[in-house]
Amino acid sequence: MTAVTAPVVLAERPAEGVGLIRINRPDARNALNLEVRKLLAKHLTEMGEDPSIRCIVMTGNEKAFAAGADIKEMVGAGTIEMLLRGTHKLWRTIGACPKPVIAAVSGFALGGGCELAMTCDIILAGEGARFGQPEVKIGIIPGGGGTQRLPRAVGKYKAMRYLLTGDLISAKEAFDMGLVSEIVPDAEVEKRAITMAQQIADLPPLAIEQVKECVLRGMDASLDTGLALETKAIQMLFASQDQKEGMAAFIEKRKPKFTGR
Ligand code: CO8
Repeated sequence: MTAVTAPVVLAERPAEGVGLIRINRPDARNALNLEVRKLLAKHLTEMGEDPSIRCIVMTGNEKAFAAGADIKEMVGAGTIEMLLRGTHKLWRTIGACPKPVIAAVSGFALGGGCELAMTCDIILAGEGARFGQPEVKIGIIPGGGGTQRLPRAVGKYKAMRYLLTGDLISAKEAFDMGLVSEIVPDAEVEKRAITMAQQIADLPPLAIEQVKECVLRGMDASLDTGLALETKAIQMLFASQDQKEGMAAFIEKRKPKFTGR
């Protein structure tokens, strides 16, 4: 009889409007092998298209969010093999989710794991969480966006300090430099992420998606272009029922009922 093994990525529904994606390779500190990355891309795409899900939590276990790309799967690979694996396309799919994604980080978020957290929109970290881009220590560099997203998140000089040494970053250091949104007691990281996701899920989804799009696209644009994008987005939201409902409810002093229309 073949043993039944648990999927390396689990998709859960912990609360109304909330999807949760759990990396589940505890014996390998949640190292991101190809199967994990394909499943992450698949679940994020599906949840991104599911109208009943309005906010997504991504998490691992108490020891690791993810300890990076799977070194054992890469050690013997050549250039063409790496190209054919197409992992850059999976990273792009993961980063393209239109809905807010909260990373709930306990334990290690290293290399590709830190990069995965940085594709998320909010990073909640347990007090004992450790971040880092240690790739230089094994003869490579970050390949999932670390050389680009880390300096954008924390500035050139802090980013260089960690990218060039591979030193790990404590939760407090990460919070102080702007890589972490909030620090939570280790045992409460997932619970806090779900509560925050519920709070976001209760808000009008069209407005929420526009915030995400304006912030992310605006970061790559000139201030003028970003401001123009924001102006178009707010004008467009005046075509939504949720704008009428949100403002009417405020004036009538009642709780709004948002429909996503
Ligand atoms: N890959 C494969 N296996 C891993 C990884 C990993 N990244 N991390 C841990 N494991 C495995 C260990 O080999 C070990 O397996 P086994 O029990 O079979 O020996 C098991 O997980 C437990 O690990 P440890 O005994 O080392 O656990 P510790 O708690 O002592 O240490 C650490 C945890 C600090 C996380 C340590 O395991 C570590 O340093 N891991 C490697 C971290 C790292 O270097 N990450 C960067 C990887 S490279 C990368 O992410 C590049 C991304 C580019 C992607 C794009 C490609 C195109």
